[in-house]
Amino acid sequence: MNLYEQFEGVFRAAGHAPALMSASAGEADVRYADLLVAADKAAGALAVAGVATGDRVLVQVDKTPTAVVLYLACLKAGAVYTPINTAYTAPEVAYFLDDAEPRLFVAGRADRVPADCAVPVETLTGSGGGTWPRRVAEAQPSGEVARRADDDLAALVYTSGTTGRSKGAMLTHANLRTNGETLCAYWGWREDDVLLHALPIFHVHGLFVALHCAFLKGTPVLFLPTFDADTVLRALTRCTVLMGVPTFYTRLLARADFDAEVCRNMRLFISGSAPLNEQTFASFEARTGMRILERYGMSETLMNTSNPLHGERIAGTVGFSLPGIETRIANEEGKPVAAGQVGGIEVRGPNVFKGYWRMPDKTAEEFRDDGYFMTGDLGTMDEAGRVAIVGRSKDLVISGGYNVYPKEVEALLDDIPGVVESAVVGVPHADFGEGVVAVLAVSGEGVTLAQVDRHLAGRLARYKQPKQVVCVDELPRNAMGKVQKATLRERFRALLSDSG
Ligand code: MCA
Ligand code: AMP
Repeated sequence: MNLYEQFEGVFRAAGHAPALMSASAGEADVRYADLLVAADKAAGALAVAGVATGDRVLVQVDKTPTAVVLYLACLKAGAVYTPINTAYTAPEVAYFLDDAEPRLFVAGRADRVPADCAVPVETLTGSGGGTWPRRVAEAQPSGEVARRADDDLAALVYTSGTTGRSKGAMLTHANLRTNGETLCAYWGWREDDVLLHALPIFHVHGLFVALHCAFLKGTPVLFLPTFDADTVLRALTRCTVLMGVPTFYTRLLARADFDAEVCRNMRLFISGSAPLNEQTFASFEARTGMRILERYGMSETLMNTSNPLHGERIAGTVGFSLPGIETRIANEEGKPVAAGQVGGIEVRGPNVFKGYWRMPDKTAEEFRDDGYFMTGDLGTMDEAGRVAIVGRSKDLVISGGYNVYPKEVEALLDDIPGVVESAVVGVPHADFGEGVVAVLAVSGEGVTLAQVDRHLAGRLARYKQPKQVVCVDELPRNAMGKVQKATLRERFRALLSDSG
């Protein structure tokens, strides 16, 4: 079944209830009935653009109601919604165009469209308000919802995955529907919930986890373009649920005016995408009297585990397997280890993706014969089934909830004159949890952060760029010749601890 059919039923019933509300006074709410009409028109425009079922639509746009409508229209048309980070530069976008082979690229900014782009492009902003809104205004409503089976693709979400270049995680209609329904039930979504939405909508967290909870219940979303602590503080009293990355919570706690009083209507603060520091959890409880609920997921699996709504929420843990999902901690052979022992976190269930886009071998490598997916995260599970994440076997930095794949950065750093080789590591960062540091083995005088900035400008999204550069004579290696990143992380762990 097409997930859109489910939304359609809910949206019809919600009718004139607000769907997307703005924090700015004077801006009209987008109602559920409006979303239906707008998605119908946009699906008509997709058809005019030649988008057929199964075609990918690559989308790099700012967070607006129009972007949400585009997502809904893709579902309705049976297209595969393929969102990418708005921070990506034109050369990065070129990779996704090449890999996803979309039928259409909807771009937010003209400067992000590669010069040699062969895919038809529509814009959401720019002269005259962009080409896409005009196409939609001229289109006939599509009327029909494309027939899609549970197993058909609804979205392609690019992720650094466990290793290698960015890979498209193929998410099906059933993946999205079952996980959304599970989260709604597990987190006790209520008819009177109002979601405070400050996450980007090009990742699983903001697009699926957050929006789907509201969309499956027809409840309002206070829709903020970005996370701004001032705006969030003012909006909190109108809301009941916030979903965020840990940086949201550290930034709120940094504000003296964040207290129990502004949280008086809130029933649930949820954190995910990166480890929530135990200190943040404790400070939050001391300040507000509420415990943040931490959960764990990834692009390939949507949400896997969650601390309970009613039971104990414990700092440093990500709770229990969600209903219908199996989680195990396994050794390298895939055999479960004893309770409390560290192993690889593996998951199985209707939430697990269909595989990596056009990478059958890579997909096969990441699955066990019995269907478990190897997440690349390391963890423990206690006797009761409570999971704690203790590290990652994958070489990945998670900064403010964004993934940075060191190899991608290192490949560009190695081209800087004077750099013999480079190692990119994540070290503690007061604001982003982890921040990117480049350790450069150099010949000659050394390389400065300003030189690195200049070299990477326009080539690599800004958030992936090193916040600090250290020059060394040589990189530490183990007996096998492998660079010892743990040693570097330890040696430079204080480098960004004052950043904020
Ligand atoms: C912005 N900057 C960053 C980051 N964000 N640097 C490192 N890490 C970041 N995450 C840099 C910019 O490049 C810029 O640098 C400066 O900070 C200010 O940029 P601005 O855009 O103003 O930043 P911000 O608005 O303060 O954004 C910080 C943020 C944002 C709110 C934490 O990064 C964010 O919304 N993160 C959420 C990511 C997320 O949704 N992740 C879910 C994916 P300069 O000034 O030097 O130019 S993971 C997922 O979906 C899985 C399934 C899961 O489990 O949830
Ligand atoms: P992504 O590939 O962008 O979907 O990121 C998924 C990764 O984020 C996971 O594999 C984990 O490493 C990390 N992650 C998500 N939630 C948590 C959490 N609550 N605690 C620690 N790491 C998390």
